[in-house]
Amino acid sequence: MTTLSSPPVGPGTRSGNAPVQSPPPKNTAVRTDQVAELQVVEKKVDANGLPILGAPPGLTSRYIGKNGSQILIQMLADHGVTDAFGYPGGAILPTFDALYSAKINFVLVRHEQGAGHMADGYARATGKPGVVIVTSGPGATNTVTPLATAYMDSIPMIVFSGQVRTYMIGNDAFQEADVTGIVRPVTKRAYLVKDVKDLPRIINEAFIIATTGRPGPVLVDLPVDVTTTKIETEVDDTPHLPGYRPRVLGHSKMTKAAADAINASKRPVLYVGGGAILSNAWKEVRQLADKANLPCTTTLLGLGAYDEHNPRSLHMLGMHGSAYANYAVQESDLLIAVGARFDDRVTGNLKFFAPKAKIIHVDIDPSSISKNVKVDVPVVGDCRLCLQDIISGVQYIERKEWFDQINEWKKKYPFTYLDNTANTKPQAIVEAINKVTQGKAIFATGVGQHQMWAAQFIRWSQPRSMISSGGLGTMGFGVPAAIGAAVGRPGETVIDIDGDASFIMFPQELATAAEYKIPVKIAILNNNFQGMVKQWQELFYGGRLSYTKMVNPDFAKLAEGFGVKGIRCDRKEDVLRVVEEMINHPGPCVVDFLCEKDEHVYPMVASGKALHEMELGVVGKAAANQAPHANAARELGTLA
Ligand SMILES: Cc1cc2nc3c(=O)[nH]c(=O)nc-3n(C[C@H](O)[C@H](O)[C@H](O)COP(=O)(O)OP(=O)(O)OC[C@H]3O[C@@H](n4cnc5c(N)ncnc54)[C@H](O)[C@@H]3O)c2cc1C
Ligand SMILES: Cc1ncc(C[n+]2csc(CCOP(=O)(O)OP(=O)(O)O)c2C)c(N)n1
Ligand SMILES: [Mg+2]
Repeated sequence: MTTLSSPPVGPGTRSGNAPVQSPPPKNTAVRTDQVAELQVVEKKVDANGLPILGAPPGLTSRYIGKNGSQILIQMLADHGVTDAFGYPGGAILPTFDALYSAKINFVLVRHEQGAGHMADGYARATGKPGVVIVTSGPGATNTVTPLATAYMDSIPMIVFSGQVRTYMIGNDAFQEADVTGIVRPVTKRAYLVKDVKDLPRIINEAFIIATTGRPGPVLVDLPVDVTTTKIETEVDDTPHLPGYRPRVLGHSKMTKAAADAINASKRPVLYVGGGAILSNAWKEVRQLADKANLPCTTTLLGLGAYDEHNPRSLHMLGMHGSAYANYAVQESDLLIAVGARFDDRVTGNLKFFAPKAKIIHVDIDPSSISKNVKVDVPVVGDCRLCLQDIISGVQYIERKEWFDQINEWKKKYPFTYLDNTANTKPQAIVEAINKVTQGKAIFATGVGQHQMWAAQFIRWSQPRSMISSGGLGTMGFGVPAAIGAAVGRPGETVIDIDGDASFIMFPQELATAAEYKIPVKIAILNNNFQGMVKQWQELFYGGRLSYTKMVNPDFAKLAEGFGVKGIRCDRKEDVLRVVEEMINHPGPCVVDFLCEKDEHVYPMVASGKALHEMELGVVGKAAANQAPHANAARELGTLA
């Protein structure tokens, strides 16, 4: 039977049933140098290719004598939860009391938003759902941004929030907020538990909804009288989700049509997104590209699904993607989208997007299909399973002309920059990090230029190694997300490539890293500006730098104040040595890399422009015109 990832669903001792719950998996370290070994949680699928969502209905006595808080802690273990993040407060105190003696690795954060981003980073790095426990009112509302961040990028996460007693709801009680109402638009599902007898079923449903189909965040609001009341009778904990049957196996007609179209194509492009990471389909992506001989580009969230060292790689496409990926998409006769949602940062002006291409779209969410572009071959299902079917039908086709053209673009339009200032160029810092790690680390980012340079200048080869807020673009994400990733994959190098403005939105979680000795490395590309916004002001607002200059603290001293090693690096000759020092430091470490402020990210597709109308920047243009090889721009010196 074919399987795919999902958690066990908590049966236990049912009337007439033996216990069938297996012990939760141990949280083992994952080695980034072995892509194939990266954790893939297996899950059963029924004969129709639909996920098996739960045990057969039946009453169970396993919760009798336990209150809501104890049930929650027990069920987290049932669902294989080994780590959770959160912060206490009055309405969630009963649950924190139960946590006191629980075996879970609980990380006390400094701000509930931090807990949410940590859980998100944990989920992206491990494939397991991130779990958050917070109090009512402000504790819960502080998770709104992380929920929206996870929702936009389809990240499985469950927030358990305290709530005032059920009979106080609506009374403007102390720390009451209508949290389910507030988060509904940014969650896959939001529950208010009104009776402890519903709690076991709701927890099972929450895990199913968060982790199956198109994953996403779920919130479960827990009034104090639910978490303190004991269950006295047998209850039915079977998930009841009659309308929820996400389709995972692609229709065989469609997978065959997709394979036929690939075989017939002269100029195909494989366009891989975050869905390929979410479905653990990186082996299949690589197999398809190899077997059918397809050039492959990825989105920001798909980075690492394909090995960028492979000559077939076109690297990232889109607004700040490679010129060769964008040209290839525009010239292609077939675009094979796998777990990607044709985001506007990828397509540019939709009217002129991939004008010559037939489009295959593999996606688990039917509402994604033909949402932004008209799809010719829709394949609704899980990437991993659908690709397996498609792979079986494709043939190797040489496509020499197409690859010759692509290689010419690659030579002519490399990602490039000019090292022509006394200050360090931010790209050089990313290049140094790439050189020292060989791309074999987990990278988190903030949002801005540094995020794009990370995407461009790290050579991605490892799935679940890019932890970045794509859809919402949440500044402040980097530090907590890196901490969450490090909790999920202990023993691995985790580096947050951050911006100064993004970092200062969330420095307080350094205290969490220091307390728990979580050895995250934070490389701040400090241009003393909200660089990405400055870039737009310079390009489109006449250089009026309205409120984008940052007057920053001494980040190294700030780190030291938190008990974290801080280093300041203001000379370009020191960059490589400092990167090594940062990575070799055994504990958490912040490096304030002072760098050039007047650098722009190129290529850039301005809004309203088609992908092929991208700006290459002065250096990129010079490279293209003068010296058609990868290091051209650096050799051009003052020509730029
Ligand atoms: C400053 C900034 C600049 C950016 N510039 C770029 C850029 O130049 N290029 C770029 O690519 N992005 C860029 N982004 C990111 C961009 O905004 C989007 O987040 C990103 O492109 C979306 O990636 P995706 O299409 O892979 O979609 P995701 O959001 O990862 O969507 C995943 C898709 O896969 C589907 N899916 C989920 N699970 C499965 C499964 N099991 N099987 C099948 N399908 C599944 C979902 O239904 C969804 O349609 C930028 C972001 C910022 C903040
Ligand atoms: C919470 C939040 N507020 C505002 C923005 C808009 N925004 C996008 S990038 C950016 C500047 C980021 O500056 P920095 O972190 O220093 O990165 P840089 O671009 O300089 O590398 C801003 C303000 C955002 N994405 N998120
Ligand atoms: Mg900055």
